[in-house]
Parts: sequence; C-alpha cells; structure tokens
Amino acid sequence: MNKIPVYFNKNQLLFRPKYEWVLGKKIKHPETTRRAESIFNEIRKNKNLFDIRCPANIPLGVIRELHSDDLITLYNSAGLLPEGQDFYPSVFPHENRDNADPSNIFHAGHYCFDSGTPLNNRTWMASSWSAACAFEAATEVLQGNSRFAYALSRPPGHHATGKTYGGYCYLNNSACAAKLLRTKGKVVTVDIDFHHGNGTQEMFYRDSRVKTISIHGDPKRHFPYYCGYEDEIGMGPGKGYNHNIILKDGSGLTTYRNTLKNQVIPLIKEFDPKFLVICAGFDTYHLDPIGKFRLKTEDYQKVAKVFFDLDLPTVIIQEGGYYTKDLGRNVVSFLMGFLT
Ligand code: Q9C
Ligand code: ZN
Repeated sequence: MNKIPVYFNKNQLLFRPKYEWVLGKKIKHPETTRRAESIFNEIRKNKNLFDIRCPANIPLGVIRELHSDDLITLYNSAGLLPEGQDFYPSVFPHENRDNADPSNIFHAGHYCFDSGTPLNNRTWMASSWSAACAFEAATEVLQGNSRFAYALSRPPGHHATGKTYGGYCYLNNSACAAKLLRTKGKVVTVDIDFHHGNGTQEMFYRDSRVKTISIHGDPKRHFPYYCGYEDEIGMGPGKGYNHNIILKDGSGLTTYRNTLKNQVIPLIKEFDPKFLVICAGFDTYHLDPIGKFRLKTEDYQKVAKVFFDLDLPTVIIQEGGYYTKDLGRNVVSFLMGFLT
C-alpha cells in the first residue's frame, strides 16, 4: 500500500496570534501552533502510513494570480511591525477605497473583514509556507506520483479572498491547489470545514472549470455571516458551479453522510471532474469550541470513505478544527479513509 505524502514546514509554527475579539471580549486565539503540533505528532506515530515531507517554497507568481498586489504589500508592511506586536485594524472602512494604502499598516482595515485575524511580522512567513504545502501537495497529485496527498496547512486559508483576509486566513491554500490542478482538467473543491468557504467560493465564482461546494453551519448564526447562503450559485460562466449546503446545529454523522451521498456526490458526478480538493476542517467535531456539529473521531473515516469511493486523484488541505487535544486523531482518522 502506498503511503500518503504529508507536507509541512516548521516555519509555519513561527506565527503565534495571541488573542481574538469575540462579542467585545478578548479571548485566547484558537488558531494556535498546538493545532499543527497535534496533527504532526499523530501523523508521526503512523510512519507506516504517511511520508512526511517539507515543501519547496511556493512561487510568488502563484500567490499573485489569486491575491491582489495590495494584499501582498500589506503583509510585507506587517513584516515591519515590532517583534511580538499583533496588529488589528480599529476602523472598518466602507468607502474611500481609492485612498487605500497597503504600505500603511493603519490601512489594514481596507483589506480585513473580521476581528480575529491579526497581522504581525511572522504572518507572511507562516502563511506562505502554509500555501506552499497546498501547492506542493497538488503538484504531487497533478504529476501522478501519488493518488492522494495531504497538506498540513496552517494558518488555514478558505476564508481568504482575492483582496481580503479574515477568519484566521491570509492566503487561500486550497485555491492555490485548485488553480494548479485546473491547468490539467476540471476540479471540484468540497469544503467540509464547519464554516462556509467564502474565499474559495469567491475565487472561482465565475469559473465553470472549478465547481465549489461547501457544507457548513447556518451563516445566519455562524461566521462568516454575510455569505454561505444557498442562493449563491455562481455568476456569468460560473453560474450553477457553486453550491452551498447548510446543516442545522447539532448535525451528526447520519445527517452528514446522507448529505454527502444524496447531494454532494451527485453534484460531483454530474460535473465529472478530473481532480478533487477537500478543504478539510475538523471544527465539525462534537467537542469543538467554535463549530456546532457533532461528528466523532471514528466518523471522519466514514466521511472520507465517501470521497474515496469517487476514485479521483485527491488533494486534502487542512483548514479549521480547534479542539486541539483530539485534532491529530481526527485528521488521522480522516486520512485512514483513503488507505482502505
Ligand atoms: N469564537 C476557520 O475555521 N470567529 N476559521 C469565531 C467564535 C471566526 C474560523 C468566533 C471563526 C473563523 C478556518
Ligand atoms: Zn472553520
């Protein structure tokens, strides 16, 4: 049996956001380095199943095809922040975009859409390596060297749009993978994070060669609130190629698997893609402090099996999941679904 290649770079651990603001309160930031360590340690315990690799750095041109020059300039500006300082914009502009100056960190509010996603001098270092993991995993699958590959991407990416960051995401890792794969054929992205993958949706909204599907908690009550509704179906040539599926709080394996089998799989089959990208969040776990679904550790393997049965070359990209203690086991359970 072939091992699944796993991509990770230790530089991803240099970024340590300290706080986020929730309902006026300052809380410990959930997107900790412990998350990646939990996954890495669990993967290392299973050396017979996984092949841990360090990715090459991602070409800047790949990031530039997906993200605006302004956004990248802003991340560079954050590189000048003093060590240990996390920057949060304190103004939320809705006009005067013409005057936006990404070389001025005080203008970060032009590019930011939430209060949980600080910038500091390590943001670029960590997020570019995180994107590199996704890009290299996609390269591996594109070249046909492996049928499956997993990117231990952190910080996550699916909330990052072309021009904005938020939801703990700075660069859209999964979009980097999908964009590369699209050069050789149609791609479907399935986002199983508890939150709507608004960034990935936006990036391929007018694209009929990448079908984007996201299954998530109701945006009426959950982040990102302003999108993820079922009437967002794509635009122009991409109309009919975006699908949002909302599940109730408290949904467990039965609901989840029925949704996959009855809705998601038919949507994938009618599209007939050449590649599958899974935006794999584990904040659907029953103990997750943010998500409100009820999946158990052993359920992830069953969820993965549904995707395995599609028989498609598949790139799995790490997104959210905040119950650190069990995160590694949940990820390994999921990956085992591809090793049957
Ligand atoms: N404490 C991802 O899972 N804030 N992002 C929630 C509740 C935003 C989650 C506030 C959650 C974003 C990649
Ligand atoms: Zn999430």
